[in-house]
Amino acid sequence: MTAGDYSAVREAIKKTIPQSSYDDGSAGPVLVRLAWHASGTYDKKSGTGGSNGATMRYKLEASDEANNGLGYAQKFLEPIKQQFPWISYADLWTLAGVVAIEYMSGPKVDWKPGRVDDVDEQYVPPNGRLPDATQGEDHIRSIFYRMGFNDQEIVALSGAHNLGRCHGTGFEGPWVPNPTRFSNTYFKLLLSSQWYKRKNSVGVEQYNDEDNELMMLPTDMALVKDPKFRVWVEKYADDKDLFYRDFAAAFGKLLELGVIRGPEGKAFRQYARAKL
Ligand code: CCH
Repeated sequence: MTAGDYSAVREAIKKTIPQSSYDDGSAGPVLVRLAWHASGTYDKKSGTGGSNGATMRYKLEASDEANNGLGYAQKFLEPIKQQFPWISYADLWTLAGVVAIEYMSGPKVDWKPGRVDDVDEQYVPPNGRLPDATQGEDHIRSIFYRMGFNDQEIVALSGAHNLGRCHGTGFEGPWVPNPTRFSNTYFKLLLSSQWYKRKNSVGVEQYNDEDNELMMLPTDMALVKDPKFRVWVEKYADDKDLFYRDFAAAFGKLLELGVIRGPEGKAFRQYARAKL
């Protein structure tokens, strides 16, 4: 086995995606969420956070409530890390997100290796950097602007809620009828369905369709309430190719946040160095 053979790792990830006894029979959505949460802690101003270092392995970040359920994703990937010990966790987690999106018929996302795992524990980002689903447009903007995204990119990225479901964070249910196939259905449903604010079985407020089969988070609804976000929801509902292109660009950018590579293609170990 050759160190650096990322296509072999990609194949191994594909093989682990079908999981008959997990969720909708697929590890795909939770792998996408792992890649996103590993990267979404980035803070543009301080240069801290981001996927380099796979810092969710540390207790502090693992215990952020927003990361509930992501232990499954890490567990699915562990045998692959054992099989290919030369790949860093930080590269493996981000690559798994990219492979899962493509496997579920989504776009190809550019991905570059070079992330390292051995960053100092003092650089583990604080809790609370990921979005809180109970809030609205101001909160979403402050979180994603902190990472360096604009309104269009925020809406494109949110289209990942075509995948998977809520379970474990207090919210319940999938956003779309086929949660293991990437598409622009989420945007179409945001615009075309009637959404009713309801308390779910554990008393948490969310939005449900008439039959309580599909759901939206308060943050999802903010995308249709806010006029600047809504423009993009309408475009992506109308034009699947545009959504795929914009999603691929924004997701690729997300995975690169805070990853500053040296001349040999390896990321710097310390965020402080990376900022220089
Ligand atoms: Fe998300 N997301 N997400 N999300 N998310 C949840 C599930 C998934 C928010 C909240 C939640 C993005 C943006 C946001 C996925 C990808 C992305 C859940 C349910 C909540 C809550 C978790 C559970 O209960 O298991 C909020 C708030 C925002 C922004 O404001 C972005 C950006 C992405 C990726 C690009 C995916 C995929 C899932 C499904 C996971 C699964 O296990 O099925």
